[in-house]
Amino acid sequence: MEFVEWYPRGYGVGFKVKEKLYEGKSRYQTIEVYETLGFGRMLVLDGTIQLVEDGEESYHEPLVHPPLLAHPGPRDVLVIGGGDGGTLREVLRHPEVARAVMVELDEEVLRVSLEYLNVGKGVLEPVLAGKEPRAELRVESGSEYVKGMEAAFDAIVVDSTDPVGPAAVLFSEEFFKDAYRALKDPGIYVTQAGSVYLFTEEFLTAYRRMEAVFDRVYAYSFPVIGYASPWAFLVGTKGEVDFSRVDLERARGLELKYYDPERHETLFQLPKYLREQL
Ligand code: AG3
Repeated sequence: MEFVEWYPRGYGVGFKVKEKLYEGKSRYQTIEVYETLGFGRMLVLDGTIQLVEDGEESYHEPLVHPPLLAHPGPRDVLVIGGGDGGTLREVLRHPEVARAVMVELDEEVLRVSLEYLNVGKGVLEPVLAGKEPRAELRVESGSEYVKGMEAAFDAIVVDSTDPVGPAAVLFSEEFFKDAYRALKDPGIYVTQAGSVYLFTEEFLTAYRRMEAVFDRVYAYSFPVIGYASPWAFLVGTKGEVDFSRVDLERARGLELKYYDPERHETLFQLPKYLREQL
């Protein structure tokens, strides 16, 4: 048996699977969990692969560490989405982070992740038991949460699904404006931004909307296991943050597997045709 996620134009990314462990429908989306043959368990939302347990760090590391290491002192961090807990886990590895708020829209994703996946168990369980004083978990809409908020966070990390359905609002100019206002100065914003080759238009739209709002916008990419790679990420900065370099001293304390702070500059190597459009 296999599971294939079909991207536009018939481009597929798939895994051999041993069995389907869970299928359900929440208020917002369909949720599936599979046991793959070689990559551990896999979380699928509305037919799109969110992660495979053996390799999920190839997404969570490049999403979280480059922006947090570029910020001079990320104390208050907001995570939007990321119900499996992987993003929050990476955020909490930074000792500078005193307060991490995670806002997940879909309670069912949290529940299913806790029951079937190991990804974020190590942080979600203590947070829910009130044993992780640095983190707070809220079940609500991230876009509503930041509305009207001012200078509250040093960093905002958006770990969303694709820019359709429930996550579409997280790629709107209005939301980018709210997020910008919710950032302190200096502040840094990061979002996953889709497949470089298969979602080029969506990526460019997000880039242009962010450019209209943030002081500076940076695009980077990383090969992610389980996604149509390379995968794009977009950073927006407020005030004096230079995303072209990271704090190597602080990076030494993190034990990373995929993202290499020493070679931070290689993140920016986008394909030529795309670079020319930025
Ligand atoms: N967030 C989803 C990234 C988008 C994947 N898109 C796709 N496969 N079409 C990942 C959740 C992991 N915390």
